[in-house]
Amino acid sequence: MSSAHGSVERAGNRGRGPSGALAGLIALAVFLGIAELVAIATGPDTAPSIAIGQNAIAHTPEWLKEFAIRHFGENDKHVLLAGIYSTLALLSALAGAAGAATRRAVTVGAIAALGVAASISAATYPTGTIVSVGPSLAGAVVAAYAFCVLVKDRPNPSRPTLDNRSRRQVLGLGGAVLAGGAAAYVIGRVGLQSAYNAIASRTAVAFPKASSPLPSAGGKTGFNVPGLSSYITPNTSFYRVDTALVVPQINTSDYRLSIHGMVDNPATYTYDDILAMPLVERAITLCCVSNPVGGPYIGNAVWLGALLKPLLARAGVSPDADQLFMTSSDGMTIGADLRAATDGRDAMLAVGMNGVPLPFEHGFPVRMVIPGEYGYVSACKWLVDIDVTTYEARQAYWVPRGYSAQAPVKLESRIDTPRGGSHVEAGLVPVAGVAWRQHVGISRVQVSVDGGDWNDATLAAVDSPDTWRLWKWDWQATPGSHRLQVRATDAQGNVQVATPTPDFPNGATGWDTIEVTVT
Ligand SMILES: Nc1nc2c(c(=O)[nH]1)N[C@H]1C(S)=C(S)[C@@H](COP(=O)(O)O)O[C@H]1N2
Ligand SMILES: [Mo]
Repeated sequence: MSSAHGSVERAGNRGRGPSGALAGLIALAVFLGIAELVAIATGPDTAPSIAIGQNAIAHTPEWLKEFAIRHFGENDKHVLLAGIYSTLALLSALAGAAGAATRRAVTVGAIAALGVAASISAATYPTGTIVSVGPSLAGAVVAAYAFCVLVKDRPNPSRPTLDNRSRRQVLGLGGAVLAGGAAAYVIGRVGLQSAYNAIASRTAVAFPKASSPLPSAGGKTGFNVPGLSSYITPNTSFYRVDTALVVPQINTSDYRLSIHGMVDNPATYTYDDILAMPLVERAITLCCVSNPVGGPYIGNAVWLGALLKPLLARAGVSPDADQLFMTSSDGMTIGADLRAATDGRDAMLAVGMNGVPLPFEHGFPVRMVIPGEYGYVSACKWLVDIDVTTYEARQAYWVPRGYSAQAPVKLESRIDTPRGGSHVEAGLVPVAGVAWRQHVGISRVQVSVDGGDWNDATLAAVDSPDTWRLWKWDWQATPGSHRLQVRATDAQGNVQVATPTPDFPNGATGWDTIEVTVT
């Protein structure tokens, strides 16, 4: 250990492996750190971890998403990034060990391959340009240099090493290089966060008074039952589903919305243009097509926005068009049914959510909301472009991945309380939850115990048929294990489909069913 002779080589094959692996890991840290630093100049989604992650999201086969990370909720994104970092770490250690055991050109080649792969990912991302290759290429060059500083080639593996650095020297050098890489990473992260945020812009937003305020529900919209959803979902607990690893940050002053395609009068609107339009305030329930029966990917918010119909009327839409093909600032595409968007429902360019400007995760500064349509065919966040077109001409992101091009929300209901698998005391137990078929409305909710008769639940009031409806039924619970089921009837008299079908390709059906133990 304290020998003055070179350690990486001197220890023979056994010693070179782990040291080479360590040098490989340090080179990875340098790669990521330098790249992050350069990304301050080129933008957050040019950083290699993000570029690789976005590429992975775009190319993950559907069955894999089905299994693990279907729609990339917030936690799924962390899981994805953790997976990418650990894969990179493993490959770097292997490449480092291989290079130290043979020739370091092997490792340099691997670093170059990583740099090229990350560069291609960054440049081919929808928002990518040629400068997007900068971070990964710079990172790769410095990482390769760092590896060569740490690991010396041996002219002849069977001879004693020519390198006379001590293990302590090598470790000290490695530590210094590692610290440099880590510092670059931290400075890069902080720099990216301060250079690319629209926090001040969002804080400065002042909404005019809505010309059409929220209609009154004319009654109580909820029940005082612990565990039951609130009628309005707070922004902080509103579900989030999108493919963005970096939440777009758009200043309102830079914001432009372009409406074009099969229209007589293409137009571009600024954020102030939209705020100057008559604004309506409406409670609308948003639901993800990936929400399984009984699932959490649904919420109800009060949206403030400009109605879409007058805007499209001003644009003069061709009678041959049938799709609104929307694009977000990060290149996501969402195709909405033009007929649904213009049949008189409150389809809107939303700017406010529950009394505040849209949170960044929910689409600041402008998103689409169309009552009655699943999010992936309506609710484009960070909306910057609307191409009035046909389904035949253009396919939005999820369509070639097997999801239906058109997807109205299906009639569904959920038991919020009691929780499945829980224990409750015998006697009066409130069973309560939510039911929805946006833009049609709910007329009846029924609960069945152990496959017996359907009991009518009490329904809360709603602002409009565009929201979910809270319900409650008082159950005289007797000791034992019981199965509770719920089904809803919509305002057209349709009863919720009993047959369980998966969420793919256009929304799940079936009755939410739970087991509870009464003691
Ligand atoms: N730009 C963009 N908009 C998007 C998505 C996306 O991935 N990118 N996902 C859609 C999907 S699948 C749903 S369910 C809703 C979710 O909106 P929320 O995250 O505000 O709840 O946003 C929609 N709008
Ligand atoms: Mo969704």
